[in-house]
Amino acid sequence: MLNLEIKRPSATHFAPANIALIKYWGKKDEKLNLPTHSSLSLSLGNLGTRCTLFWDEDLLSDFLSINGRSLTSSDPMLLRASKFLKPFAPISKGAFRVVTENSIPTHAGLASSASSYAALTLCLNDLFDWKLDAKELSKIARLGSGSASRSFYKGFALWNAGNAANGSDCYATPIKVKWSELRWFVALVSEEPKAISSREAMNITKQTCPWFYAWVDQAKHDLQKGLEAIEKKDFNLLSSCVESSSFSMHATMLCSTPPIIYWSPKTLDLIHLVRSFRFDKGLDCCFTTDAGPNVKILYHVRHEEILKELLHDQKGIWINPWN
Ligand code: 2P0
Repeated sequence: MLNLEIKRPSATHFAPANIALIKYWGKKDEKLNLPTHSSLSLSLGNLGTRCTLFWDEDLLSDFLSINGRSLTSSDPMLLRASKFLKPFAPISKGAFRVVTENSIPTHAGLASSASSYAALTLCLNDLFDWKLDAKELSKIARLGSGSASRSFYKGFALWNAGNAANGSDCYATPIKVKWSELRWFVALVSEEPKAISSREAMNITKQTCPWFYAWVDQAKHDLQKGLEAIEKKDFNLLSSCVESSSFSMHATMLCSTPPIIYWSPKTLDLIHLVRSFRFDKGLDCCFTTDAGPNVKILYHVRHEEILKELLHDQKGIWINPWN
């Protein structure tokens, strides 16, 4: 049992966002946020969420502000955060005050919920002085958002789906390999909030896509290949499984009822462009997309200059995952 006695007035922490190289898309347990299969991510360096958490005795209900904007009491993001925080609320009078700043566009398929719940969990650990290790923190953050389990580490993280029904072996660990030549370019196609949340889309996919379990098998295969590519620092192998994972995940959504289409025409243009850079120009780059239209380009630093030239008119953020 975790102690729920407030030990400090407030706590502040940063957690990096992460992008899945091999995607999580489907839950075997919705309440505990247990995924149907393991996934693999690479962090977004110093882009993520800074969160400050207080226990405020004068508050009647939880408060959440994101980038200086206070959410109304019926906002789904506040309701979700409140549900996550409820088991940790001390019996004493008051409520949680959560102030977050995202250095990435909120809810545009850039994993801001991952860094938000990881940062919030780090704050809880401090506020109550739990002294939990990253593995235990990963399990708590997972309850807020599955991908948050991977946001405690710089570099690669492997979120193990585990077997235990209570989720005791379902957490992320860092991968020791530092492939310091890898970089991200996040092409900002749109910063609009998504039309359908990833949680809802994921559930529709699992319930209605006729090939859902073929996707799970494919994801397991891609993960093995992805881990092998990292171990060997084989960019071509990594590219093929990263793109396979993204294509297969979106294929399951396209075949769901109703179909879910996160890509825009601009997304598809960029996918073609990145693949032509790799296949026609021999550049070490590949793409991945998540629950939104933005395109994340993973590349080897040896081709950074030429990629910056080729993409000079594309709005986006150049990121070193290891910063
Ligand atoms: C991922 N995504 O592996 C996948 C790929 C989006 C596409 O995890 O319901 O916000 O909170 O567990 O983690 C986004 O979903 O979903 C996500 P919940 P989450 O990064």
